[in-house]
Amino acid sequence: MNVISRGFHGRRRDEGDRLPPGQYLVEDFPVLSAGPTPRVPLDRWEFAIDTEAGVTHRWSWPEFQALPQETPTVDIHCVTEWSKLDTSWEGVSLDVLFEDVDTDASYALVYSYGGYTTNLPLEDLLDGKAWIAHRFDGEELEPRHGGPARLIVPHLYFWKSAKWVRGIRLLDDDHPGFWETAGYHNYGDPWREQRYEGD
Ligand SMILES: Nc1nc2c(c(=O)[nH]1)N[C@H]1C(S)=C(S)[C@@H](COP(=O)(O)O)O[C@H]1N2
Ligand SMILES: [Mo]
Repeated sequence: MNVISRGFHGRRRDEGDRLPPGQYLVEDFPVLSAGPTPRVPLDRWEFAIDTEAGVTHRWSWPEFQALPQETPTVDIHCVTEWSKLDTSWEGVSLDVLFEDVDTDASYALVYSYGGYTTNLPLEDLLDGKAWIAHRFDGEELEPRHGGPARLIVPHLYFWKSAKWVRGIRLLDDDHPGFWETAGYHNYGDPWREQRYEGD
């Protein structure tokens, strides 16, 4: 019996189970940015949650760093068909950031330094499904990958994971973001291959 070959097939089966339809695996980390990389000095950086009632919760960089940190390892799936398995991040769970936020809103519009926006149901940010990450692979998050900090929502196509994130506006009604108004799917579930409007 060939143990090496058994192990190899086992690993391949496992990876196959983790690859959504129409995706291929990459080892490198492609950069996809719709515009130039904004540079945000840390002493001017802030993250905000704006509620539908007009209340704003803000964190400066030191305040954000002082929050409990998590180190999620997740698979990410870009709509341009690459997937990367076991990416490791460090950041703050949205559950922590929403602890003192009083809201009845159903939708979130995420906005970034540089003007990018993306929308999703608020529930897709909660219950351990999303983080504001500031480290990748044990290093400070590079500006081209969204540093100082980016959203990570790994269960949706990676365009929902806003780089250079600046805040989240809570809304009673859905408000499509940058790619969502440009013909991409409003929700973007990679397992249901929701790439474009109508998929
Ligand atoms: N602010 C901002 N966030 C963004 C984007 C962008 O252009 N601007 N591109 C999105 C897309 S389409 C993808 S696939 C990922 C790419 O992240 P990466 O460049 O770190 O691979 O960021 C997403 N977040
Ligand atoms: Mo993407």
